Amino acid sequence: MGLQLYDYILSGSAYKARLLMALLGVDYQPVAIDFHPGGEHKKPDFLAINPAGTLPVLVDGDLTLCDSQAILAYLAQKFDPTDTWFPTRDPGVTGRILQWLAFAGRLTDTAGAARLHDMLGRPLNIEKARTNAHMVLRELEAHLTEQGFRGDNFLTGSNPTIADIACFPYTALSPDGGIDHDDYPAIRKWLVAIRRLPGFIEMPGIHRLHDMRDEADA
Ligand SMILES: N[C@@H](CCC(=O)N[C@@H](CS)C(=O)NCC(=O)O)C(=O)O
Repeated sequence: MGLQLYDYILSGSAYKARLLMALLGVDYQPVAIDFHPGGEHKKPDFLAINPAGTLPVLVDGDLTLCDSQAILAYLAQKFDPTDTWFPTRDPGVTGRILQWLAFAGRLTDTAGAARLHDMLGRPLNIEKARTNAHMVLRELEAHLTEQGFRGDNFLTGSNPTIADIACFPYTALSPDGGIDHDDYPAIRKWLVAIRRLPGFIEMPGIHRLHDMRDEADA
């Protein structure tokens, strides 16, 4: 059997895996989990696969991976013949990518949590979560502004890597949690650069860039 992804359409974390597989042209079989309202990810059958009760989970033969950042690293190493999505030959580059993967966790814990509160009514100190999310987004904005001065579009240089894929969903989806992008022009440009990548796919709340020429011709 090929790759299986335990998935939920509205999960920004699962979308990271779906997006990278689309960009790399990797086939997989989705296993839909009724995250809401069913709470299937907290039931015994799913907890036997991932005791943390979180999505996504990737299964490849005997290997089960339960963290979206780990899944991105695995997919890039296994399926990227160009060795650009997760280059591992330069320790400095690898270290910086891993730093952004950890940063993506902070986005999930702040902007992602605010989104779950606003969309699904999860209990949360929403003002604190939004304040913390803005602190995280300000760090991202400052970094992307510096990169822009150097002429680089992406988090670790002129090519996209798994660092960009990891940080993209909860940044793009943050308005769902009441965290707008008005003060973040560099982030807005970076989000567009990712949406321009060949093979980009959408999820609810994150749309592809439509071809304006087709619309004008219609
Ligand atoms: N560190 C994990 C966190 C993933 C995560 O938080 N996933 C959300 C769905 S987007 C989840 O399953 N949360 C469980 C819950 O809120 O009940 C990862 O990156 O895979």
